[in-house]
Amino acid sequence: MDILNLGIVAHVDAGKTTLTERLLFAAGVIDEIGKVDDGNTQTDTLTLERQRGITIKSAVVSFVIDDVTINLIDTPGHPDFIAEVERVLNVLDGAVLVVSAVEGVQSQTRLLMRTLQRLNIPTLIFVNKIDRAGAQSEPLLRSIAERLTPAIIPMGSASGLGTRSPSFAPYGAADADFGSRLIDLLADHDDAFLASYVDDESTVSYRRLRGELAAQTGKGLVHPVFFGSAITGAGVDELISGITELLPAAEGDVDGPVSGVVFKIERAQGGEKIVYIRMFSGTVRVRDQVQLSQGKGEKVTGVSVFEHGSAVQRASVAAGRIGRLCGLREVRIGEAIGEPRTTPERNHFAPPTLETVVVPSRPADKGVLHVALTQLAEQDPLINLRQDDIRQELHVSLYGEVQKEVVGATLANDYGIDVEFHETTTICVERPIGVGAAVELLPKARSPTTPFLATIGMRIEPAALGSGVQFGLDVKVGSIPTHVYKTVEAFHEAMERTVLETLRQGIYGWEVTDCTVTMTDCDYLAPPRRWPGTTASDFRLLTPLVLMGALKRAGTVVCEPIHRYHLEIPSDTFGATVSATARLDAVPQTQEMRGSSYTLVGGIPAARVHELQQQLPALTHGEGLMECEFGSYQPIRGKSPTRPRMDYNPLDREEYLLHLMRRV
Ligand SMILES: Nc1nc2c(ncn2[C@@H]2O[C@H](COP(=O)(O)OP(=O)(O)OP(=O)(O)O)[C@@H](O)[C@H]2O)c(=O)[nH]1
Ligand SMILES: [Mg+2]
Repeated sequence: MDILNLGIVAHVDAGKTTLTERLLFAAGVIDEIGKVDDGNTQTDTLTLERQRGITIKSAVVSFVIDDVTINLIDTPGHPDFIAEVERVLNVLDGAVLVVSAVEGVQSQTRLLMRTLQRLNIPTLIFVNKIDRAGAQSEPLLRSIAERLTPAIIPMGSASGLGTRSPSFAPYGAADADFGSRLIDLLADHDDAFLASYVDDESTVSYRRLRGELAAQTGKGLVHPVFFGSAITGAGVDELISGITELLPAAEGDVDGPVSGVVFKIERAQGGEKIVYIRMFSGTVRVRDQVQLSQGKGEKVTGVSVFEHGSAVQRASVAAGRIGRLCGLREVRIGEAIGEPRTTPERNHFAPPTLETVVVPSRPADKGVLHVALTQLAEQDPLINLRQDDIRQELHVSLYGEVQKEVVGATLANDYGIDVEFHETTTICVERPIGVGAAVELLPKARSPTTPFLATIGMRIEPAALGSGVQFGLDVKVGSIPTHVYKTVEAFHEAMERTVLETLRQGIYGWEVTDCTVTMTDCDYLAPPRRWPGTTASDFRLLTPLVLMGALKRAGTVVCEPIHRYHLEIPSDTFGATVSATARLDAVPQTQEMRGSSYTLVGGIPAARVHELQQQLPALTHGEGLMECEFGSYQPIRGKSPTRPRMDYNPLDREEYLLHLMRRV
């Protein structure tokens, strides 16, 4: 039986969860359709999701259509939970991007489509809510072509828009217009197809066209568009046919070497860790010892796979499937099980740009709060839990205020811990502005002021924006302590790890990025000359001192995250809106008048986005529309803000040495 792992993605409230419910009903998995507003759907199962009527965590359900098992992953649309979508993208065979027929293409729709295209994920577009007043079809198709991708083909026509019984009639072989649109679209992306068509137009049968459409959709080149309503069910059968006909099934050899990836972790009621894995190759059975990417092996004590709605216990999970594994305690989200896939995992969306300190209302809860947040960080690593050594405070990174409220409510409901948050602040980054170098030389013997038996020289220099940190060795192979590190690669890896760790806090306390670090000098003492000779900790502990010395010489600039806003406002509110954005430190870029509305585009510091969102309804009699997404990091003018250090500062040699001595 074929398997298809299908993601449903969209802007918040486009109807993903409602559509999921409708698909499960159509497939006969449920007899009654639950409603998001009644809090009884299959995929919004968390208490908080039901209370708030929004999806917070991705959820998997399964159904069978025409001999294809479809594992459907319903994802959240709210930008504060984009990390959930991020994790799911690595496991999909295809996606349905839902667009509301009334709200049209929205900011998250654009962001998601761009990402799906970059990852070549085969994607169908479903225009939902055609039953609602104000639903559009032709103008919406134009907007999709302009703002998402021109490579679309409507698969039928919608009628009865804005009524309680709208309908969707699929095009077929008899629709000449559809045939010629298909030919034009397909010929654009495939020269062989174009050539055969030019040779003899009549040889291109309708069947061949549909086959070619499936092939090009499967490569992510073209995007069939369906219309319908998750509430009335219009167009849903046609969407289902489209999913099975046009999206490619999962591939993978069930007898091959084990390879899978973890995309979700949750805790069962009893606290047991449940690990969601997508298998690409091989088979994992109960009691198997599986290899994790950090090199450890762990034993699987239970397996369930998704069948007919939910997960059912089975003896194994094989290539192509999504399974839930019990027994793996150390595994982390994003980690490979068995052989890693060749494509490197990387972040598809911008990381969180806000952070806050979480404080328990009862000081005695400090210990349990740490445990609880550690568990939440296990499910959502981007919250990046940090405890600073100095003030013992717990810091988390966040995408926004809604996520903060959800963290607070989860701690209260699931762990019984009441917390308060310090004010949310922006996470800045530091970039070097020049080239800096420093070196520490191997001492004759260890002493309190020269406790490290190593020579390390480091150079740091600026690199292209968005390039992160690159590390390289420029030292003679003979100067590498091979009695400690078996290979040059092992030394490189260990040094790189320490460099990245050190650069988590630069001169002003922010993460240092967009730079190249080169190790320029290296020396050591081998054991026979000075027992026990240089150790790995000499290199690990001296590196921060040298690297920070180099960074100080290079100098850094603190850059803050700037989001790009796109406002559509009634023209009579132009003055008030522009002054409000100026008060929020926004920098306008373009403004354009269209009919009776203005479109304003510009950049706004991430920290002010929430205020603008809150003020907009009052500024624009509730008619203003705002889209906002991360744009770039830009240098802060004026005084550079500092972030309290998490640990002792290697910029201050004495303080650093004292701290190390105390630790020993
Ligand atoms: N009229 C109409 N309303 C719909 C339709 N689909 C969804 N809705 C409503 O739109 C609202 C949002 O629906 P959801 O299914 O929660 O949307 P979602 O995309 O899952 O939302 P998030 O997961 O929070 O991003 C609910 O009130 C639904 O009842 C539709 O086809 N027609
Ligand atoms: Mg939802």
